[in-house]
Amino acid sequence: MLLTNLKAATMKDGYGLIEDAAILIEGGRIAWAGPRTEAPSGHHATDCAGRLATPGLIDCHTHLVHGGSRAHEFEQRLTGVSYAEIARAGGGIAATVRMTRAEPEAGLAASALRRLDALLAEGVTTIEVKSGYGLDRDTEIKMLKVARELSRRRPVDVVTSYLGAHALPPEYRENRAGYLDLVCNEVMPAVARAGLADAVDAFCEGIAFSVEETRRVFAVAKSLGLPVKLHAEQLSNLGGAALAAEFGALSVDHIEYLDQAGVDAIAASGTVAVLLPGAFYFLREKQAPPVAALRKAGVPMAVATDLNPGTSPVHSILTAMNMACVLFGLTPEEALRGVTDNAARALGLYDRGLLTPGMRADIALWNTERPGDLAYPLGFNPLAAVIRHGDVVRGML
Ligand code: DI6
Ligand code: FE
Repeated sequence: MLLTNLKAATMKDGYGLIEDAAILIEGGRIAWAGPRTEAPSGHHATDCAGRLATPGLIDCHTHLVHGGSRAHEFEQRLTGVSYAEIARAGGGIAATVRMTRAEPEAGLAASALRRLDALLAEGVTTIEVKSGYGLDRDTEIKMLKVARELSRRRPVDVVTSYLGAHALPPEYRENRAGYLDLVCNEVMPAVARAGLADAVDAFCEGIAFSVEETRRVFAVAKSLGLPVKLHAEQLSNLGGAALAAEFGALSVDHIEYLDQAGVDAIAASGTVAVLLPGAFYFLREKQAPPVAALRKAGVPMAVATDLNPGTSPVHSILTAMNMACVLFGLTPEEALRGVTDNAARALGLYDRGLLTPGMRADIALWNTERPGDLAYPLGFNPLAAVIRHGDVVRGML
C-alpha cells in the first residue's frame, strides 16, 4: 500500500514534518517514507486527501482494567470530604479492590473494553495496562488475563505491568512484610511463569510502599528477568526515582516532587519520565514536575492518561496532551512525542512511535492541518482513520 497526498509528522527530529508525503507499507511495516515526488514507483496509490499522518498514539500508563465505579467518591470529595478521609473509611483503592475481586472476568473485560474504545477513538494503537486492584494472587492474575484478552478483542497492542505493590490489602493491614512475601515469593513468580506481565511496577509513596520495600520487589523482578517501572515522587520526594534508575527502570511516572538528584539519576540510566497531568488535575495538586530540568538533562518525556477510577478518570489521550501543555508547560511537539516515540520507549518498544522505515505501520490520520493542532483543542477529536500493522482498522481511506 502506498499512501499519498498526506502530511507526515514522522517525529524524527522535531515533528519531522514532510509536507507533501508518501508512505509505502509492506508486510505491516513502513518500507519507505518521504516526499511524494520521490516515492518508489509501481505501487497502487491510496489518496489520503491531504490529511495529517502521525504514528499511532501510545498510552503508556493506565489502570484500565478494574471493577466498579467510584463516582460517589467524586461527589463526596466535592462536598468537602478528603481523599485521605475516604480512604480511612474503607473507600479509595480498597473500594476498587473489593469491586475488582468480586467481578468475574467477563464483567471486567466488558467495562475495560468500553474504556478502551474511548482511547481507540482517538488513534491509540498501543496501550499499557496495570494490575494492582486485586492484591491477591487470583485477582491479580485475573486482571492481567483480562488485559491480555483486550488485544484479541480490539485492534490494539497491550503491554501489561504487574503492580502487586500498589497498596496494602486489608487482610495484611498488620503484616506489611507478609504481603511483600506474597508479592515476591508467590504472585510475581506465578505471573512471570504464565507470561502475563511485561514489566513490574510499584507505588513508592508515604501512603503506599517505602524505598526499601520497593527495592525488594525490584530485586525479585530482576531475578525473574522482568523490567521495572515506578510510580515515584507523586505526592512527596522519597527518592524512588533514584532507586528505579539503579535498576535501569524503563520509566518513572508522576514525578511531581522529583529533585535535581533524581533528574540526574534517571538521565544517567536512560529512564523515561512519564508525566500524568490527569492525576495532578483531579487531585488539584500544586507542585508540577520539573519539566525544565528534565529538558535540560535530555530526559525523554512521555505523557499518559493514568486512566484509573480514583485519581485520573481520564479516558482521552488528547486531553492528557492538552493538560501536559497547559498544566506542565510542555510544547505541543513535546506532548505529541510524549504519546508516540517517548511513550514507546517507556514501554521498552523500539519498533513504533516514528513514521520511519522499519517501524511498524501503526498510523493515525487526522483532519487537521498541523501536528501542533492535536494538543490544542479540548474535547474535540479530529481523528479520520487508523492503520494498524498496515491494515485500515478505523475510518476509510
Ligand atoms: N497513583 C495514584 O494516584 C493512583 N494509584 C497510584 O499508583 C490512585 C488509584 C486510586 O485511587 O484508585
Ligand atoms: Fe498510575
